[in-house]
Amino acid sequence: MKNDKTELFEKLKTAKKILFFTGAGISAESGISTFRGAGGIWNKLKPEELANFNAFLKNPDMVWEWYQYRRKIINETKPNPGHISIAEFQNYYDEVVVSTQNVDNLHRRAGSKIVYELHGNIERNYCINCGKNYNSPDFNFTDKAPRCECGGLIRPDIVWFGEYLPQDVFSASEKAAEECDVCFVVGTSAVVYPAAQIPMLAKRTGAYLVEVNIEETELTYRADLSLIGKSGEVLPQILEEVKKIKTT
Ligand code: BV8
Ligand code: ZN
Repeated sequence: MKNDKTELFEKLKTAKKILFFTGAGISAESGISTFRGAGGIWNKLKPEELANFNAFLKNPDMVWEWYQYRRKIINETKPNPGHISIAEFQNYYDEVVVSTQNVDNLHRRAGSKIVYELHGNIERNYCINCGKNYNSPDFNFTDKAPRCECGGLIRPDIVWFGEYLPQDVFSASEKAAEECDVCFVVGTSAVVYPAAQIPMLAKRTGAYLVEVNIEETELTYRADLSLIGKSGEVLPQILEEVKKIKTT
């Protein structure tokens, strides 16, 4: 039966390494809108208009302003019980890795120590000409695309469509997928590649694959277990069971 947790708790009893592969859905309960779900930002704006390098070159101020808008929302949010439960898993397992498509930094703020950001981080920026980083908290986030002292445009350190993911982060995520005993896929529509390959690799190399989502996705048919529900509610329930398992 696809939603019977018995086998999951059997696996969590003996597991050593856990991988959490997360997407925008895990931050939805923090108030950050998703991309493709109901009310998702892509419904209003087209990704190709905003999340790609040519759009940025064509209209840097418009793209920069969109990221400023998202930064402001993110700065007012905080990790929710879903992020916090994932961080607490670290008290019960040898290795807990988070491989996230999110750029909102909420996993780190929740206390997760091993976080691979496959699509970058909205709080980081760099010059497209000389590569200088502009990550300091006192970097002056103006509403117009700022310029580097070398004259180059400064862009968000985010992986846009058609751009390669950071190789070190992607390879580390692949290694975590190959080594994990249980892989949780949380709050992602699993349509964006190559990131969506990570949970597939975990499954192919023997992990028990658990999906946590408010609806079925492209991945559901491959999961060993599909838990339909909000990650901010489902993950704390699983953590409570883990605490019982680990203390008996
Ligand atoms: C690449 C950064 C190699 C921007 C993002 C044609 C040309 C070029 C490339 C392609 C092409 N066709 C396909 C591709 C590949 C492309 C791709 O996969 N496109 C898809 C859309 C078909 N990928 C790329 O371009 C990647 N690079 O391939 O490089 C290359 C190089 C040169 C030339 C060719 C190839 C780069 C991909 C990264 C793009 N950047 N974002 C920004 O964030 O501003 S992608 C964007 O989607 C976000 O990063 C996001 O992380 C990612 C995935 O979305 P999700 O996280 O899954 O979010 P979504 O809204 O979709 O789903 C939310 C889910 O949560 C839903 O299932 C919902 O039900 C659930 N949910 C909601 N609430 C809750 C919940 N679940 C639980 N609890 C809740 N409370
Ligand atoms: Zn520069």
